[in-house]
Amino acid sequence: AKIIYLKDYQAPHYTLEHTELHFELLGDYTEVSAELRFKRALTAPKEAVLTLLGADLELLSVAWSGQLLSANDWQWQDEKWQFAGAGEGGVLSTKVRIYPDQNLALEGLYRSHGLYCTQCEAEGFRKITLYPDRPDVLSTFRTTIVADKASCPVLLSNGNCVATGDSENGRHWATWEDPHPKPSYLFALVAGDLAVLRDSFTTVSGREVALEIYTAEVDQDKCDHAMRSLQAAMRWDEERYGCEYDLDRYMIVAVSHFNMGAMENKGLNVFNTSCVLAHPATTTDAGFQRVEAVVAHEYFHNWSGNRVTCRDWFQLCLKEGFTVFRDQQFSADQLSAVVQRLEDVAFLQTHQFAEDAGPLAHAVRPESFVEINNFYTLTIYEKGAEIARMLHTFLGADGFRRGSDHYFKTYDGQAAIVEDFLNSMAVANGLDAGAFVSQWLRWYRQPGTPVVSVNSVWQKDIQRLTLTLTQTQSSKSSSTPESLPIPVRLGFIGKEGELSTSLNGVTANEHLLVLEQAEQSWQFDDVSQVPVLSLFRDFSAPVRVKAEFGDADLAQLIRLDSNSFNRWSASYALATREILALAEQYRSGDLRAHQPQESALAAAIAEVWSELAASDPALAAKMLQLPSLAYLSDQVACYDPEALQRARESVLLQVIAPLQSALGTVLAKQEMLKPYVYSAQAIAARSVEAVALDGLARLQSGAAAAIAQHWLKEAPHMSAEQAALTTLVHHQLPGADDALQAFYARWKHEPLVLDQWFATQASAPQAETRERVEALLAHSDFDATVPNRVRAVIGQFANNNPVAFHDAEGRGYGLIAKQLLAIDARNPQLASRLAGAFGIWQKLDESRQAHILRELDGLLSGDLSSDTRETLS
Ligand code: B3K
Ligand code: ZN
Repeated sequence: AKIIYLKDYQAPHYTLEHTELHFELLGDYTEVSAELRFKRALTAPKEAVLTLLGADLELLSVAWSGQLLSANDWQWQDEKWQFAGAGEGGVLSTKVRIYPDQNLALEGLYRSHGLYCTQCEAEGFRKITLYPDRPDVLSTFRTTIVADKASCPVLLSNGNCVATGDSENGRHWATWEDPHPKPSYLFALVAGDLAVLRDSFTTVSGREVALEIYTAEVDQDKCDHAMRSLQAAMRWDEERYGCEYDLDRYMIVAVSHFNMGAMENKGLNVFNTSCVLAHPATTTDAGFQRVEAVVAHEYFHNWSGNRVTCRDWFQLCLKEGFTVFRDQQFSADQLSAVVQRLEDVAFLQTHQFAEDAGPLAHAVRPESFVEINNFYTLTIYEKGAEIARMLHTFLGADGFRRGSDHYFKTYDGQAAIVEDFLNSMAVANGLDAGAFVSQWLRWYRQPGTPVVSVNSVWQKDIQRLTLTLTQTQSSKSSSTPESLPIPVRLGFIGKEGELSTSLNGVTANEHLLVLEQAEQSWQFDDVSQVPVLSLFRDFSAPVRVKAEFGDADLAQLIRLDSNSFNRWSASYALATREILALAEQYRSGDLRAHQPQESALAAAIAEVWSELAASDPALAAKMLQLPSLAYLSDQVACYDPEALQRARESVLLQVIAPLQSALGTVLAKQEMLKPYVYSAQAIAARSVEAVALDGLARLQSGAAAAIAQHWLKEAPHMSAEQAALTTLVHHQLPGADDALQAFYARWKHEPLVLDQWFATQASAPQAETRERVEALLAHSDFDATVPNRVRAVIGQFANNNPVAFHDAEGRGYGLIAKQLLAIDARNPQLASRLAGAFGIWQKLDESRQAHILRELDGLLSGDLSSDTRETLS
């Protein structure tokens, strides 16, 4: 496979001044005519060659400034099309034929269920026409679409619709003009029979923007939430980042066949239905939150990604990391900031940390890749967001805003690199740019999660605490790792609560340190008693912390920390410690493990939980959701899924047991049965009831089953229905099968709800689930060409069901390998992503490793896409 290196980057020899496209959407195929006006770049040599890219195209004709060319005039190898006669510039006219119906990879132009749509990022545009398909070539676009009027009444592309008309044979056309120069990956076309919800937004400078959400007719009643989210995001970006929308129209199209969540094409976002449709009857709280976050994320790309784009795909984090940070900030402002933060952190620690510690580890800005589609990763998105957040913490909110203003202003209309972003942050804040950029760039260059070790010494006589922090980089770093700038927000928790302390003459409850050296010390004065350190508040840096906390210390944080995030993270740490200790006993066959143990976690939670359930129900719910197996597997050197699962269940039971009556009190409120309201408060109330029901299922299964049935019967919304169904199915309570059947009968015509139905079963944490999944794969509603359905069954089984996936005989791996092969033949991006489930292999015992390696060898010895081959290799 061909490896592409960042160090080999070369600026394009030709710039593109304008792009004209003409699409004839015909029944069996599509013809695309392009007119591209090129100009030799000032920096290019005289003998410059015009290089375009094309894949899977039937080339019908090529002309250069009106002269027809023949195959002798160009060279076309692999995807590279080269023409040496372009001189100072001219117009290239091409005509190609493509087959959208046969395109099951869902990249480029494809048609599913009659709807034409495009997905061009990262390199899909070359499957539409010959083009300089690279993000640093920007041009204005004018696009005409011609199609059958009856089957495709709606014809959309980027920008403004400037003309429409009817042509012969029942066909019609529309011409769109996008005045903002953009790279080809932001191009979009949609054609089909769609209904539309319209609204509007008035920008801060008083311009009226038409907002349109296109969906299938039957889904029009599920667009209100996305529309409200869009309006909120547009206002928020003006207020928080000074970013105003720049076209007269903003369109979102919902598509049922889509490889990822959504795509930020200029003025015409294409969305997976799962990220735009929401209705209380069909969508859970998590679904509503996801729609809000993704709508905002794609909207925010209009500045961080579209107005300022990326020079090359190595800079992907420049738009993705920054935009994830922006959408996280937005979501925190919409609902609960603490819940948002602890969900984002748990996600990062569970999935990104594991990625960064395993065979798929890479830098936030990698130095090389084979298939760029494999680099839309947790590291680039989530760790990238954490770097932006650290800059925000380090510079302060105002300083960060000065930096982002400078960045948007300086690089508007350009394709930038990570250094430009860091440089803006430095220059706008009067810092030494050279030093700042080189120091912060290390976060982007060094893979692996840093470890910070903590040592503190309290001197009673002078009331002084000396804190020493040491950073070490993981062995994933290729060359000699350098020290990173690590912001540490911390407080001190005494026996009665938070202490105020002095650092360099500043007295406060909380301090911000920046660890820059391999080892550094700080002295805090006026420390009147020996405190427990509340470190890395709100997770101020994406590091692993090594500190000698006793159980009692963690319990003290759970009880008394003023930082809610750290209360939760202390409970997470204590739970992890107890589960791992117990699992180790199971593994070593220690008989005492069968006796009930003292649990400091259970004691600490018992003390605070009832009060917390009333005052902060969201946090109370989170405290009962002990770390998942996926999280725990990252905390151990050798991963034994059975021992960990057993230990986790046992600790959970110890935590729940003293809470029986508290759970009853929570459930008696019946918040779940109230009409749906989308607010932080209502979501918190429902989440604590769902967790309480799950807890009760472990203590009194009969009572839990009765409540679940009651919810199913009375459910005013999907959040209640889904919570009840999950409890019944995952705990194998009486009536579970009937409930599944009834749910199916009720929802079989709602694809997104049916996805949930499949997912609930595929994630049931029992070994027997494997057979159930085999049956689900044969179900008449299972369709392997729909990515959402594949993820609901195969993805859930591989990524969200460790007990069944890691079957000791290797049968879970066999099931996934077989499915992978079939999916890869149609849709490489989807298959490659699923293949990531095997990334855990090195942590497993020898026997499981052998099972996995046998499957991987089998797959690698056959025909595979370059995407999946790179991941599996
Ligand atoms: N930029 C797209 C992701 C494209 C993935 C291509 N394989 C969605 C987003 O991050 O907003
Ligand atoms: Zn994005």
